[in-house]
Amino acid sequence: MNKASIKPLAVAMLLGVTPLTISSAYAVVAVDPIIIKGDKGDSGTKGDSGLKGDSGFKGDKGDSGIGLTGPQGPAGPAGPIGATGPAGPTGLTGATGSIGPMGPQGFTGATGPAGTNGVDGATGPAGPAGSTGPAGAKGDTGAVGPAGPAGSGSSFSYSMTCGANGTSACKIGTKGPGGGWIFFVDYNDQFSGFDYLEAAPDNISSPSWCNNSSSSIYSPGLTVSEYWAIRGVGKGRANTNAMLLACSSGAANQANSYSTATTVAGDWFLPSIGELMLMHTNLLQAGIGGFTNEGYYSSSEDTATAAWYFAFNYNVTYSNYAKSGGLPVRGVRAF
Ligand SMILES: [Ca+2]
Repeated sequence: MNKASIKPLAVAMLLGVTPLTISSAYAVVAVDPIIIKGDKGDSGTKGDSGLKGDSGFKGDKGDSGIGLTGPQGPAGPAGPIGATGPAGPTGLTGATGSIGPMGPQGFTGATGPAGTNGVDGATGPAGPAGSTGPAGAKGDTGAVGPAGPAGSGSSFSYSMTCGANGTSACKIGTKGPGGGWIFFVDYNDQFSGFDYLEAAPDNISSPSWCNNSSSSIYSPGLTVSEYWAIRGVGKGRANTNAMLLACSSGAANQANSYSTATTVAGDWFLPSIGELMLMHTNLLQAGIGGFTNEGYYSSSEDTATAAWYFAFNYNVTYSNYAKSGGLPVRGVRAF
């Protein structure tokens, strides 16, 4: 209750006026009153207790006290990262990985050894005709003459020498008219220049195949067929003639100068390797011929420095006996 609303009420009470409503009191106040002073009245009864007084002054500041422990504060911010710890122990061996990619190609290896020789090539074309050769060998023995008149005697001598006096035909292994042994008969007449080959009855010694032991007689080089041509049967005479043109001494010269009681120098020649093989087969292996147990020169040249020969002691031919060496020679005669 503020003072403005209290004042009119108190005034009315002091005046002994029956308070009306507050609004009517304000209406009484607003009228200019007429005060009539009466006798003093009796003492009034004790009034009600007064209103509560204003608040007092603020007291002095108290002593400092120690408060109770407050509640736990919130969690602080995260601290800085700590130092790196020590390395851990080695882990277990892992599983085998997959196969890696193929590596680069390796370096080229060293050159391998030389291969074996290839097969001989085909025979080449025939060469041009050669120059005219040396004079040929002495011709065959003439035909047997007619039989003479019958003798008056009672008996006649029978010669075992073939071709002599027409008394018998020559066969392999028989004595020939030159004093040696027949070792080839041209039964099929394959050779126009002769029908028989006869080996000389004994050996001839020769210091070399040819005094020129470093040059090829058949130059510049022989084809395969030409090689066989100078090795075959029937080639000894031509080979010897070629050697005589190139050699002033040697096996061909020795054979060419050989003679017997019934033959002269020039009748005999140095056999080809093919003829020497027949001589070995048909005479030595039959146990005849008087050959020595060693090699014999042939007239078949192999290289500039070597010639073919037949090793009678080993029953085989060889191509590489040095021309400068010394081997026996057995002459041959064709007729
Ligand atoms: Ca013939």
